[in-house]
Amino acid sequence: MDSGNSSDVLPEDLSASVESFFETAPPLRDSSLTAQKLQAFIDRNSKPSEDGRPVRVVCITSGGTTVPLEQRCVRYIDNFSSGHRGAASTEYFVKAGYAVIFLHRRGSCQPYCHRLPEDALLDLFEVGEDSSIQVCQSHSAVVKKAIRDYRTAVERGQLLRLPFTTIFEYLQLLRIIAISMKQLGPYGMFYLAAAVSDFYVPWESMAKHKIQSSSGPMDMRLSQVPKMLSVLRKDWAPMAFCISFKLETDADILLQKAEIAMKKYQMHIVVANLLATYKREVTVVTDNGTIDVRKQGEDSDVEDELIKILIDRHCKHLEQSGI
Ligand code: 9Z3
Repeated sequence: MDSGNSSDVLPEDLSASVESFFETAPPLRDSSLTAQKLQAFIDRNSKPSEDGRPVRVVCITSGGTTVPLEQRCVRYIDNFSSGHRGAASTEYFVKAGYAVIFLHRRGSCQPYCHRLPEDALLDLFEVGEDSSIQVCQSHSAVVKKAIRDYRTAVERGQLLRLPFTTIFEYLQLLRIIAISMKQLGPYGMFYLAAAVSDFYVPWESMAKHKIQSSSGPMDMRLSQVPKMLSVLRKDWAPMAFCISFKLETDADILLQKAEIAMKKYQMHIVVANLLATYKREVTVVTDNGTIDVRKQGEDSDVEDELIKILIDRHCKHLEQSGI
């Protein structure tokens, strides 16, 4: 069984900063409804599938977290991410039979929509002579496929979407999801593609109202967001298969930073990508080497190949866990 070092206790200072982050965060709205939906989804997917094996469940995080600067928030710091990678990856995991908890930034790219025009929704439709609304012929094949695939995923109970905006919402939801997924043991997977803020303003030290520019230039000190990846591995879901992403702009440091992250947070895999090329290539970093993954053609997604590799590694993880 893969207990690895995942049962190690957290360093005291990390435990204290994690505790303080959650104690002082503004409480989640609708948290009991979310917990109920999540439990129902996990219970349904914990039952063995047709081949007698439990369904594998992946939590995909997607989009960037915001850091509010005011409690009644007018201004915030954002993290770069359109949510395209998380949305496309969701489709490939569902196709492979996984149940997906899609933890996404409100308003970011959604599964089954990533091939539709993003900024010209109305270009998809035309009004007929009898005033009926139809999808334009030029887009009808892609729209039909998207609707069919989406409905199938929902009808089979393979997709649960949970939205976040702020770093506070994101981390509270991730904790609830991870703790619920603990019961899945190694059948659970985390695919952490969301771009998560490293710095934030603690709620109690945040301005209550809109910061006034008439007060002159502003100095602001940001606190460090506690690294929850270690907590996820050690406490929340120690048997789950964990994949995180590393984004850099400097190719010279990318792989080194990915390897450091893998060891430091005990990730099973880190997917390394560069801002300039992340849509066409990524490198899968494992503890026994790296695999370069490239988009195969104009109409393909780099996620197609990437997800195949990750599922293969997840199968090996299940074997190593004695399953
Ligand atoms: C990624 O590196 C994702 O691949 C992208 C996807 C954000 C580049 P899009 O949503 O982009 O398709 O537009 N995500 C992880 C970014 C991140 O914040 N990683 C942390 C780090 O690098 C570790 S959790 O330190």
